[in-house]
Amino acid sequence: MGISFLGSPSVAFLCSQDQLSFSSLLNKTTTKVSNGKQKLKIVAAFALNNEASDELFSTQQQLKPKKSLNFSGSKPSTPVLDTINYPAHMTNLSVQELETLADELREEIVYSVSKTGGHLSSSLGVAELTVALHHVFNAPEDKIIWDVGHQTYPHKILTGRRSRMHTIRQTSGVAGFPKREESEYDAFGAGHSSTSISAALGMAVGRDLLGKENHVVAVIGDGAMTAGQAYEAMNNAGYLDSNLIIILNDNKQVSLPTATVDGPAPPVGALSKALTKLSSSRKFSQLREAAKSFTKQIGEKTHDIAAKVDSCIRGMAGGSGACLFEELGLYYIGPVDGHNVEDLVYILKRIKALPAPGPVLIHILTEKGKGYAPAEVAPDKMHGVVKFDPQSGKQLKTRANTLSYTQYFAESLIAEAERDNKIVAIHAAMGGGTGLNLFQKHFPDRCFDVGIAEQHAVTFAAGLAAEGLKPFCAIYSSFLQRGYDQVAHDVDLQKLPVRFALDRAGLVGADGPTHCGAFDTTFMACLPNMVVMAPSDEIELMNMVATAAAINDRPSCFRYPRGNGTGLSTLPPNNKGTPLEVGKGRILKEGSKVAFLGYGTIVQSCMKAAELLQTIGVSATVADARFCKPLDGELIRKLAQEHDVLITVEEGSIGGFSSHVSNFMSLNGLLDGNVKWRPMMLPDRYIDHGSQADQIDEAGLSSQHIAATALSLITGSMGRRHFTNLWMN
Ligand SMILES: Cc1ncc(C[n+]2csc(CCOP(=O)(O)OP(=O)(O)O)c2C)c(N)n1
Repeated sequence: MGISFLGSPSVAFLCSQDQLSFSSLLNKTTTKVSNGKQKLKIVAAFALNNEASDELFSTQQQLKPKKSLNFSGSKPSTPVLDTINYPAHMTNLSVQELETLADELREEIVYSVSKTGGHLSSSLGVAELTVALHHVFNAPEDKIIWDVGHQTYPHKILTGRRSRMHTIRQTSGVAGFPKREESEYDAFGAGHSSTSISAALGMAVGRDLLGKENHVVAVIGDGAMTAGQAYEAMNNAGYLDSNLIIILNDNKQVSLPTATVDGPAPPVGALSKALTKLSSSRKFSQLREAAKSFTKQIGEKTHDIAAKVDSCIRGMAGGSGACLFEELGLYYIGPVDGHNVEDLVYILKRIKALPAPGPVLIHILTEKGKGYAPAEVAPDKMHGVVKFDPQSGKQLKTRANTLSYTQYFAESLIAEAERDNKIVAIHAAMGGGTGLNLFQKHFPDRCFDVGIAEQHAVTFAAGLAAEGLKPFCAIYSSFLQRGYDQVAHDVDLQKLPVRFALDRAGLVGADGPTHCGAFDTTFMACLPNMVVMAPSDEIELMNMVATAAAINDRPSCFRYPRGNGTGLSTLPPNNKGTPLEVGKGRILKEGSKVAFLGYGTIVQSCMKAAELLQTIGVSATVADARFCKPLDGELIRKLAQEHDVLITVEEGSIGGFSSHVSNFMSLNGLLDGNVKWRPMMLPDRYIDHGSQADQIDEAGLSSQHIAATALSLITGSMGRRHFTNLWMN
């Protein structure tokens, strides 16, 4: 057999000079090759003489009838999948059965995700790869580490979780990402991208130190490959030279347009161009494969000669992607058709059999959404889906009366940018998720998608600010964790006016703890120069965009949640917000006994808590802090002095807004009097995936919890639980 590169089906390549088949070249990797020079000649000849194989490819492709898959919405028949509970059951399957298994996985995933929602396209794209990996390797002893982890639905189905896939991303259900606690087959937890090679290298080196023999495989997408950490890891892998397999899953979608804003985004960045160049040069890849078979095995001296010939060929073929990986010390194989089970199995088995391959990178080409027409034609829309009709792919979206906070942010930033041409926007591969695709449409030259590179996004924004531009860096709260040193060292320390728009702040629901925006207030408000704000509704968000635009002598940030606006007030004309007085909060409702001081959209729950208290005759003030830094000391003083009870409420971790209030109160003697002060925030633990409402309940931050906390402080004697139950029944 032969290997199909660049999307071509299997065929034996014949090298005219010595009738050496390509697969036999790969086989040669285990045998000792004595005459490197002579073999390289054969390699060159091989590359020049395989034109005829093009025809063979297409003939073979036509011969193979393609089974049409069942996406009717009725439960698909899955005879092969039904025999598999764990990867061990796949060991003896034939290639044909493995191919059928991949198809059945597709049918099963479409059927199941159409009822639950979830990550669809990426999982469909790796059906063959997942089948091949679990057939060849022996998980969980062999470690398979999935980058980001949104593509692991086939893996979950094949590793004992099939019967619970209908619970995916729901409260107490299967997680949407790999999770070590959930299964021993999930070798490493993920959610944030570009960690797989580092983790895999750690496991490979750990294995070596412990004298174990297992294999370690990292699967990383071309999007995840745009982050710096992936290169740090590859650089180190090349140096440490441990046996490690990296599979680069190249589906040409680097950034993430989601369903929020329409329109696919072209891949960004030079790497993506290099990979495209590489994968469009079939001869080059064949040549590379053949060349490697020799260069790895021959002695030092000939290796040098081989390397020279190799880089000369590389220059001719323009395969800069391969060059890059090999410069980092990896053994590059590919591009390989990632939907061809036979070839994947063949290559993986060969590499598995090599005694000491060192770090190997297999570059596979796949199609996101493969096999399911609605996803194939609109992979941007079907990356993450809500429930949908399997036949048409139409998602069953409920029409909301208001827009998402993301969209209000984007609209108001556009309004600011229309008036100020120094405003520019930056995001890290999240044009859809951050709403900046909308901004991009208005100002194509002023919007920058930097790839999944939050660290770079922050320092790039700092550079723009140093030049006098007004950068808005829109990054999800949890993803900014990755760019924190850049926020502190490059932005805050130099007092550069970068504006951070922190989307998905607080609990995010189905994505779970990896995406929960718990920590941003804590890590932003401890920075000396940062202005830290949180809007209580969409109008306030627009005002804070205007405030941030106006703050031009230091950095600022504002956080807003996943979900839709309140619709309670009228939007400002043309969506143009009004700058707020920095460091000033406001009172929304005057009361006497209890004061709630809310930070962010949880102010809405404080308002509801005040209404609940009203029903039993307890009068409550509700204040909207607006700023965590600088704090409104005057407002805090007033609330503490004029009420029996003061409760600060936020949807963030310990160390955030409440901690700043407590610090202020103790330093100013406000805790020395009679007021009873309590902080309400996220508990000091991670909250699992589920509905946002369930998560709020688990965190004890619903309006009932807030009202009950006030009552228990007033009455002194009874527990908060008692009052919470009172209102919940
Ligand atoms: C640090 C970080 N930033 C942003 C994201 C959001 N995100 C999830 S998947 C994705 C695209 C990943 O592309 P790729 O690795 O090629 O996988 P594909 O979706 O194409 O299968 C992005 C930007 C993330 N998960 N982690």
